[in-house]
This record gives sequence, C-alpha cells and structure tokens, in this order.
Amino acid sequence: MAKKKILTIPNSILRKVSEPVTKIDTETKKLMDNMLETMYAAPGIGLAAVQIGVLKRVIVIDLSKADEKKDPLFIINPEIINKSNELASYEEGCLSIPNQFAEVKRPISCKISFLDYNGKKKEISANGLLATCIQHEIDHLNGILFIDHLSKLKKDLILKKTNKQKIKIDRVVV
Ligand code: GNR
Ligand code: NI
Repeated sequence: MAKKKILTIPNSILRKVSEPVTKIDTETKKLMDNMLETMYAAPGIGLAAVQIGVLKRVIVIDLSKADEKKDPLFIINPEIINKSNELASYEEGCLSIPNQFAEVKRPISCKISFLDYNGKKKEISANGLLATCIQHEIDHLNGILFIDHLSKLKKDLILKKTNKQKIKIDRVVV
C-alpha cells in the first residue's frame, strides 16, 4: 500500500465528474488499498478516489473509533436508490478543504447499491453519520464539495480563509 497526496481546493480536478469502474481488477484493488491508507493517515472517515487524483467512482469509508477494530467499507459505482425527505444537519469537514467546517443539511437517511471490494453487488441503508458521509463522498464523484451546499456568504468566507491559509504556507516555503 502507499499513502498518496490529497488534492485540495482550488485544484480543478476536484470539480470533474468521475467515471464508473468497468472492471474490478488488481489495479482497482490497489487503488482502494492506497485510498484506505491515505484516509487512515490523514486521518479521515471517508475518501473519494478523485481526492487522490483518480477520476473513478470509488469511495472508502471507515467510521470505527481509534480504539475499535478497523471496519473499512469499499464502495464502487454507488447508485442512490432512495433518500429520506427528512433532513438533518451535521458539521462537515473535507480533507480537500483543510481546517474548515460547517453545518450541512442533507437527507437523514439513504439507501444505496454498489459493488464491494470483490465486485459483489450490495445494498445498504444508512442513517446518521454514515448517511452523511456516503452523500458527501458521492458528491465528490460528481465534482461537488460540501461548501456548494452552503449560502454564498458562508461559502465565500471559507474560500477566503482557505486562500489566506495557502498564502501563509507559500510564504513559509518561499
Ligand atoms: O474526514 C471526514 N470527515 C467528515 C465529517 C463530516 C462529514 C463528512 C466527512 S468526510 C471527511 C473526509 C473527506 O473529505 N471525504 O471526502
Ligand atoms: Ni470530502
């Protein structure tokens, strides 16, 4: 396995739509292994392939706590079967938007079908943090970021703070 660099805004790759996986071969498995290692190292609870620059519809999620056994979920070519009308607000963050957090309202539960690590077709019904995380990651596959769900005012504030952060980092490097 290898830890990869996580792309951050304003990298335009993050705005591209990812392509479905057509064959779950050793290359796809290597991608998933690398994504998992990158996510654990970050650390994060979810990661979409596009975040390491690979435009394929692949997601990894692990909601297990630090003191628990790891419980990775591999999601390939997810399809949303249904979403609840009821919404819930969660404070979201994104590894591609470092250090910024905001409340995002999304359907409180959803059901998806997908292919697992071995290419087996599966379905899961999710609620709470898992439902939020699945929707956040599926958004990535479509070039959408959590800040796109905020008001223009809140979104612009986060973009401004991210730019400021980047300028600071550049100053240190130069
Ligand atoms: O690590 C992450 N935490 C998180 C918290 C609330 C809602 C969504 C997330 S996903 C995020 C990792 C990430 O950026 N995945 O794309
Ligand atoms: Ni994210």
